Amino acid sequence: MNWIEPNSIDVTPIQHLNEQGVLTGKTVINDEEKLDIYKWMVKARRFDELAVKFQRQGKIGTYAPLTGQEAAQVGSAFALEEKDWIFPSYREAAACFVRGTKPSSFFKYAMGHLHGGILKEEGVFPVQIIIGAQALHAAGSAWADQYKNNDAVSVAYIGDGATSQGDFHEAMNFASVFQLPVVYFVQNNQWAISVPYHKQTRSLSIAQKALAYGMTGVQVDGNDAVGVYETMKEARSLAKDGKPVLIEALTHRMGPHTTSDDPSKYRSKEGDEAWGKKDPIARYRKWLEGLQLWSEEEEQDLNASIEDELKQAFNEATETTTTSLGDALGYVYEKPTNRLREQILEWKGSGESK
Ligand SMILES: Cc1ncc(C[n+]2csc(CCOP(=O)(O)OP(=O)(O)O)c2C)c(N)n1
Repeated sequence: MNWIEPNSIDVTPIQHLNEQGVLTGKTVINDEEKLDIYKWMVKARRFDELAVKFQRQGKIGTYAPLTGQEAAQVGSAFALEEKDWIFPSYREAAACFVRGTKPSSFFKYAMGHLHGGILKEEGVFPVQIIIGAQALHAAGSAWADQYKNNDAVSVAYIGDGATSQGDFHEAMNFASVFQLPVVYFVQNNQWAISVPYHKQTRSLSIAQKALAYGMTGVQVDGNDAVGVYETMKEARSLAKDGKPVLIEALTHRMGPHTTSDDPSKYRSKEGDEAWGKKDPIARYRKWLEGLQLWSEEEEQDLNASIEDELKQAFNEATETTTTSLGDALGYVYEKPTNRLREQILEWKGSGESK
């Protein structure tokens, strides 16, 4: 019998920059881009630290930290073209920044301002909270681009937990049947809140799930910005020609799921320490220093300018006037439906608008 044995597929992660900061694979990234990638990663981490601090001080609402996932997000977003679309979840501030979203927008989002959610103008769709839903949105956007003969690619950022949702499987199937220009970029950070990877799936990898859908799949070391960049570049080019791709980036969220949970309740100290040695920023910095492209002095200047920029961004968010229910209702459709128009009129009549 020609049984297909479970997990008989050998999936080995791609890695270009190892944990010691040594380049073991090839790269097309030039020196200027090497520095840009590093600066985006550092900015994302500083933003993260500040956002957590602000949440603890009651200045912003719940926040989902990304520390540990900078290489996966920056490396992948950096490989895209301006015309491409990204469909992020709540943890993708770094990818959004690379695409042009301002840190002030993310602060506004965490403060509950409607303006924080309107990110579409940079090719970034509004942050998705419903797990896995953005996989379908990306399929729809890719289908539209295919129909219009646009050269753009849509990229859905999803987590390992999202691969347990029906939306993910429906999207993969649809994307493959219609050969859509879409990339599914899964950041396997090992946890869906407190549920570990092995309770999400019996598959040894998420990458191998591509096979069942007739799609191309690949696994990459998600803490290696160079490997992620090269993988996304290739995936983009395949997707553009109607070959959708599933990428699994192996990474680790170093902090809590959000500012309202405590990972020490479900994660071991030893595991966290082992992942700490794979820090995406530390290894990248070592590589740049080895190439004589970076120094301690430049590091300090960078941190000072980021601090200024983020403080200004926070002030801008604080000074933004709050949004009303009417603004929210008016934003649902370009032309409101009759029911929505009734609700807007009702809201105006309630006197709440004054
Ligand atoms: C459809 C749906 N079900 C449940 C939730 C509650 N929820 C919020 S985050 C989360 C875990 C998501 O894990 P993962 O997809 O791995 O992404 P990560 O948070 O690790 O980035 C869950 C179940 C939700 N937001 N949406």
